[in-house]
Amino acid sequence: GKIGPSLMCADLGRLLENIHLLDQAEVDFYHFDIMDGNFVPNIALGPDLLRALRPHTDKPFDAHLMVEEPERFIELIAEAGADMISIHSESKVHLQRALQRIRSYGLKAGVALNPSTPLCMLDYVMDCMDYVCVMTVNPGFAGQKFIPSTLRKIKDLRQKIDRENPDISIEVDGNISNAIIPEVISNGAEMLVCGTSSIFIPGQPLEHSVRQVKALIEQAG
Ligand code: S6P
Ligand code: MG
Repeated sequence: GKIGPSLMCADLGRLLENIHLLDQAEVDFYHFDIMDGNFVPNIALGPDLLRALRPHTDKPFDAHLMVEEPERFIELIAEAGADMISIHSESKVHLQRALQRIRSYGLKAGVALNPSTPLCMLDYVMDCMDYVCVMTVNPGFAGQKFIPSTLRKIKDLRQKIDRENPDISIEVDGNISNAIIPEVISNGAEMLVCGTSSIFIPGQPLEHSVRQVKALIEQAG
């Protein structure tokens, strides 16, 4: 299991300090929520932030595009320093073409799926992506409630991947709390996006939060 703090949940006034602490605690990657106010009812983070942070850490940057027309932004985000970009199958996108585009910059390409989106959306792109971001809340906001039916979805996706392309990783995003981490891992999740539910808890030191998540990952095997 890999830990990816969701930076929209960090203390944005102390972002660089947060990143230094998380680097020291040995997280695995950073998750950037990019929202355009259209695809989701919120606005968040953008390429300038990736570019500004890029010199300050060696960890991979995972850009989660919650935008209506993702193909318009792939180049910008790639050049800003992303290592992985996920796009939503529900957006206005030619999915196969967009995934190829992401890979053409040498980046990992991911498909993000809203909670109600069926796995068959992935049927004909299993050979042109590197990860699936399974949304376990409806995208737009931090601090929401985990949607229980997504547990079965993670399990079904694990089987599909094992059958069709074992190189694909499963990322889970949305209310990934200490209580749910063992379950999502046993159902096949590999990359955990960690926000207000596990890492950024008021009054709790970041290194302590990361240690807890790491212990849970180890226990889950
Ligand atoms: C949601 C976004 C997520 C959140 C994450 C926050 O629209 O894609 O990446 O940042 O869900 O974590 P939590 O624990 O507050 O749900
Ligand atoms: Mg996200």
